[in-house]
Amino acid sequence: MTATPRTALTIAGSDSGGGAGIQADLRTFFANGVHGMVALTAVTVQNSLGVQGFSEIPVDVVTGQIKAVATDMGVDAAKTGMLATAEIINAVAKTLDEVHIGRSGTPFVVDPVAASMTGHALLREEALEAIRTELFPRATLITPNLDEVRLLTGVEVTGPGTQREAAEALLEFGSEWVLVKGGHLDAAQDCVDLLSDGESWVELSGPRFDTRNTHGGGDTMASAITSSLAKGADVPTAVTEGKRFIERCVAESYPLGAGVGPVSPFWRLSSP
Ligand code: PXL
Repeated sequence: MTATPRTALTIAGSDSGGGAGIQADLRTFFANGVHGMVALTAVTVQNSLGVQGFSEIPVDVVTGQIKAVATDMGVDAAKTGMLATAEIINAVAKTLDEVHIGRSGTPFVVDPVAASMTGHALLREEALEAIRTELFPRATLITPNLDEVRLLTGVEVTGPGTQREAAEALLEFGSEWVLVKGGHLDAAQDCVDLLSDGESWVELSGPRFDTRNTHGGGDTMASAITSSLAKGADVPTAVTEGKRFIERCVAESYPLGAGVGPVSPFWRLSSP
């Protein structure tokens, strides 16, 4: 018998292709030495070429999963990914309060997943407002990419000035920290993410890799950050560790299918 590990919970959707969603989250939690748990919100039908459709899980089954693991196994940190509908978001928010996740209780990361990389909606349109009003005020950290920033704030990020403007607009919704990821900025040489709590401003710079196989990258980064938070790191440390982790996952991503291949959270196992 060994010691009980720290635990992390993902509240997210399934990717039948195995590269994003709960599959990415679980691989990332376990790769970082954290026991991963799941509250499944939706089942997507997809492969490397894109998402063909999805079906959401009944709301009481979503909240039941959260309560089941939180009341027995304990949750050291949690994250959300694909939440599909406003009804699920509202119910999840209420349940998180009941089990003291978020709002300065258990660390809580909100990755505001709105669409797949191939542009398929993973969130019904009316649900964006629920993410802003129900989830962001409960979040320790939110991790939007630039497409999600545009949808949530209307700010078009084109460089450092607008990246800061976007962070300020997002913090207005009430999260403790925001990470505006710059990975989708074409022009930049390096990949620069901006982290802020409104007082400190941290620019995290890292290499940009020449690959199209980045499926699941956002989920994996948010899960790596959540893993570090579960192990007790503060937010700037967790984000720094998450960024280093996702860089290795992208560097060792692999082609699979005719479209976009996945990043590789298990690079530690496959590396010599
Ligand atoms: O990467 C965002 C994402 C999250 N969750 C699920 C997904 C995707 C992208 O395709 O399928 C289930």
